[in-house]
Amino acid sequence: VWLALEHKQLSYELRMLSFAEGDTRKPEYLKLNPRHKVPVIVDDGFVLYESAAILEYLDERFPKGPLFPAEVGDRGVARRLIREVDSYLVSSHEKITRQLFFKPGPEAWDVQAIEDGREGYIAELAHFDAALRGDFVMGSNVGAVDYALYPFIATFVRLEMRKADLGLSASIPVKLAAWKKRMQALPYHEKTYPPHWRG
Ligand SMILES: N[C@@H](CCC(=O)N[C@@H](CS)C(=O)NCC(=O)O)C(=O)O
Repeated sequence: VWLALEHKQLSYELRMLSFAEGDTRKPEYLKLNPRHKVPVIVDDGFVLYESAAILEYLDERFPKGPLFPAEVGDRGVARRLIREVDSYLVSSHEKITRQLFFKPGPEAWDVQAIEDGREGYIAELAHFDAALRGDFVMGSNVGAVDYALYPFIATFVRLEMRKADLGLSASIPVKLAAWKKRMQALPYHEKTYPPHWRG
């Protein structure tokens, strides 16, 4: 969502929340998102959560600098790919983060669950590598699918800070690795890169 706001050159006020401080469980935040998750946008008093829905909302509300392709079939594919990120890639991601971030330490990790997550991730990487149509997922223009997918690839650095031998960074297929470099070269990449993901 942050990448999309920058893509559309919208003015916004960013509020960075802390899970450690319990910010997403505070009553004022639960009023915005009863599921206590980030991100949420507040646009002129209108509140919306769920990042895929936010991307579509932003594209309709602020059509300049489209996030979705113009052709109806392409739009369908873009929506499908975002759903695939949210359904399948996220499920592998959560298998891993549940162990690495929500267990007291490495001695409590369920190593098989991490391995299952890793294998699932690697299968999904192949799927998205094959889905790449050009410089960006839907072709020559960067857009919503790239912004939905990228955080789940960029996060490998953060996961490997916890488990150096996780081996996900090294498993990114060739086309997807080149795409990742193009994402990193976007002029707003540095600005939107979470500070706690830096190695
Ligand atoms: N499907 C949601 C997922 C959002 C999500 O899982 N956010 C995580 C951080 S990446 C979160 O806020 N977790 C805190 C919690 O569940 O309490 C979306 O795309 O917006």
